[in-house]
Amino acid sequence: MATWVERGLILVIVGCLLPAILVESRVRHYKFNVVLKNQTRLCSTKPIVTVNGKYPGPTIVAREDDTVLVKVVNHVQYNLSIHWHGIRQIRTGWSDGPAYITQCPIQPGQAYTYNFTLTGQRGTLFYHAHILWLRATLHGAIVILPKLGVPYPFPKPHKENVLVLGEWWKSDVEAVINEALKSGLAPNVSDAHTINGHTRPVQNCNSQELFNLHVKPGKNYMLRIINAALNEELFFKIADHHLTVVEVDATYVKPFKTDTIVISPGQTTNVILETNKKAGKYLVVVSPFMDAPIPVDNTTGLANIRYATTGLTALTTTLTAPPPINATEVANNFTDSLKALNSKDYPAKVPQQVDHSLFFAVGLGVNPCKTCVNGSRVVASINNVTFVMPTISLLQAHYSNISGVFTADFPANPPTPFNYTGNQTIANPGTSTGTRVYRLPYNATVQLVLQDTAMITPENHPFHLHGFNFFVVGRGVGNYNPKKDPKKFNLVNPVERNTIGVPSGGWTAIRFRADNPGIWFMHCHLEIHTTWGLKMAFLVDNGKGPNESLITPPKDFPKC
Ligand SMILES: *[C@@H]1O[C@H](CO)[C@@H](O)[C@H](O)[C@H]1NC(C)=O
Ligand SMILES: *[C@@H]1O[C@H](CO)[C@@H](O)[C@H](O)[C@H]1NC(C)=O
Ligand SMILES: *[C@@H]1O[C@H](CO)[C@@H](O)[C@H](O)[C@H]1NC(C)=O
Ligand SMILES: *[C@@H]1O[C@H](CO)[C@@H](O)[C@H](O)[C@H]1NC(C)=O
Ligand SMILES: *[C@@H]1O[C@H](CO)[C@@H](O)[C@H](O)[C@H]1NC(C)=O
Ligand SMILES: *[C@@H]1O[C@H](CO)[C@@H](O)[C@H](O)[C@H]1NC(C)=O
Ligand SMILES: *[C@@H]1O[C@H](CO)[C@@H](O)[C@H](O)[C@H]1NC(C)=O
Ligand SMILES: *[C@@H]1O[C@H](CO)[C@@H](O)[C@H](O)[C@H]1NC(C)=O
Ligand SMILES: *[C@@H]1O[C@H](CO)[C@@H](O)[C@H](O)[C@H]1NC(C)=O
Ligand SMILES: *[C@@H]1O[C@H](CO)[C@@H](O)[C@H](O)[C@H]1NC(C)=O
Ligand SMILES: *[C@@H]1O[C@H](CO)[C@@H](O)[C@H](O)[C@H]1NC(C)=O
Ligand SMILES: *[C@@H]1O[C@H](CO)[C@@H](O)[C@H](O)[C@H]1NC(C)=O
Ligand SMILES: [Cu+2]
Repeated sequence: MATWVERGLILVIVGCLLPAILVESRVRHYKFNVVLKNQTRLCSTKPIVTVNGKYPGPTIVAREDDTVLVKVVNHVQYNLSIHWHGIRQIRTGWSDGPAYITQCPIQPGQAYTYNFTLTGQRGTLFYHAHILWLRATLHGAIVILPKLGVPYPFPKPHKENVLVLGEWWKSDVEAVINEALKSGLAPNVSDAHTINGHTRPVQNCNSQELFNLHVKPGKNYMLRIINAALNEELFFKIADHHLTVVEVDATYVKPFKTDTIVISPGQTTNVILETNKKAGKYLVVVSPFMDAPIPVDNTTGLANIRYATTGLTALTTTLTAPPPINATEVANNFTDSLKALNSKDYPAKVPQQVDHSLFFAVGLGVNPCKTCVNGSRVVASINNVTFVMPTISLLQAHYSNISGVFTADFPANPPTPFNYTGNQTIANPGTSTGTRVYRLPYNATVQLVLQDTAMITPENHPFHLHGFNFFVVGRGVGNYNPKKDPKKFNLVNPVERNTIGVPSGGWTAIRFRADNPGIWFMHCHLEIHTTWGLKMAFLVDNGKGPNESLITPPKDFPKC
């Protein structure tokens, strides 16, 4: 089991005339033994890669300003690394986790202690393996509580619960992706959606029960919902109940009510559930959102919200159906409702000036492959660059000035503009390959327009940026219009997050300030797209002095 131990207790005097305020800033220690564990789902048993034998893994609980130390010990046969998804890692890129980007993997039998401080963030995030497809089963919640004595900007919930959404394959997940890489085709879709590790029930076998969330009537519950699925954006809905959205990706939002939330892989959403209905069971449904001709796991994940009653009276279940798989309007309504809280305590610091204006065309492609089924393989690219993983980490190469690992010439624009979302106007769907990064001076402001392409087919791409939060200043369908569209940008209270879905056949514009030195990965959080090369990295230079510079690497930093 994960444990945390109180270490430091720091007294801070706020102002000279104010009474002394006790601020508890602690070091939280966790030990993650990464082990194989046999688990049974959908009537079959297989060994999976887990933290401490748990699926999902243990929840990390800490407060804003705490330092978290996680000693990861690799007891499995795979190379390993863990990413603390959404944690800013200010100056601590060594602890970010993506293999070959910020670190070499923790090899079998080895250990590494991730060491990071939670600065300026509170809410729900999660951790997951960041190598191969191990994150399918190696993931868990990170709960960042506000500083001691600082309330939520909404009524304190009676209780808080974590709901981790995932995908389950009957087969070994590494076998699934290896088979796809060999054939050059898309991998098999998952066999079930999970809610806190539980799949739907299967008849005629000793399957698990649905996950039951026991609640009391007449209370407010905060649900910390995490999409840890590999390849699917999900709808989430509870029968007969509205949900009040209060936070996404560990940033507060302007509260709004909805009956359905949409959540992409890599995103987190906190909602308030009011248990204001009569005693009973209320079905929770989780189903994919896909408005492009892409095969998905169309099964529905199920759980129950169960209002406690006295005795063992049988409860009737109130059912609900998820939105149709192609319910774009439902998804758009949700996305358009998200606004930053932008209060005095939590202002939206949207960059108003842009130093680097980037336009990234993102999508699929096809490259030759002699050994593949069709003589070709599906790939993915950003500005026609299919990213090639280096063999030592980019961060090490950058820090130690090792040449020949990457080039700092990632294109700011597509090499050949085309009608991105039109019918295929490009005869050659081939891409170029390279390990190229985009270099930014410290504190530069960036506007990045992510434009989906219809090159093979349009598709929604949930983009995740490491090391930063960004503001989502605009989105639209079709091709981005650099003259008209910026006029409609929201530069006042756009939602701030770390992962955003680029709509299928459309675009999204984000802004951020490059105030974190290091190498920061950016990629589609559909694992198959990342595998196919939909990834790149930003290199952010050190600023002035040690407070604006990357720290020195830790002693136990893994070597290649
Ligand atoms: C796990 O299950 C496999 C069969 O799928 C079996 O061979 C193995 O012994 C089991 N391992 C453990 C630790 O139970
Ligand atoms: C964690 O990192 C901080 C610097 O960021 C350092 O002072 C501290 O000693 C580190 N802790 C451990 C256990 O390595
Ligand atoms: C993928 O699905 C195909 C068709 O159902 C099946 O034959 C194959 O064994 C599956 N691959 C894996 C790795 O499970
Ligand atoms: C789900 O997908 C399967 C296989 O792709 C298909 O046969 C089935 O009709 C689909 N079910 C629904 C409800 O769309
Ligand atoms: C969604 O898919 C269904 C079934 O294929 C189709 O009838 C419907 O028109 C689609 N809706 C939208 C909004 O595309
Ligand atoms: C989307 O929101 C609009 C305006 O609030 C509403 O009229 C419409 O019914 C909503 N559509 C869906 C599918 O939720
Ligand atoms: C590749 O092969 C698959 C299966 O044989 C086929 O469905 C698909 O259309 C082919 N794709 C291309 C680009 O040739
Ligand atoms: C792009 O393609 C779409 C769909 O084919 C078409 O409607 C649009 O006019 C094209 N745009 C340009 C600039 O060619
Ligand atoms: C794309 O081309 C097809 C066939 O030529 C046509 O039916 C379809 O309307 C076109 N789509 C758009 C968006 O122009
Ligand atoms: C992408 O690069 C490849 C290889 O250089 C080239 O053949 C192709 O035309 C380029 N495509 C686009 C859209 O720029
Ligand atoms: C970053 O830039 C902003 C706006 O130009 C400026 O106000 C701020 O002082 C700069 N921060 C640092 C650390 O240089
Ligand atoms: C594990 O990582 C090391 C260092 O990068 C590498 O040399 C080795 O080949 C990797 N092992 C596997 C099985 O990929
Ligand atoms: Cu993608």
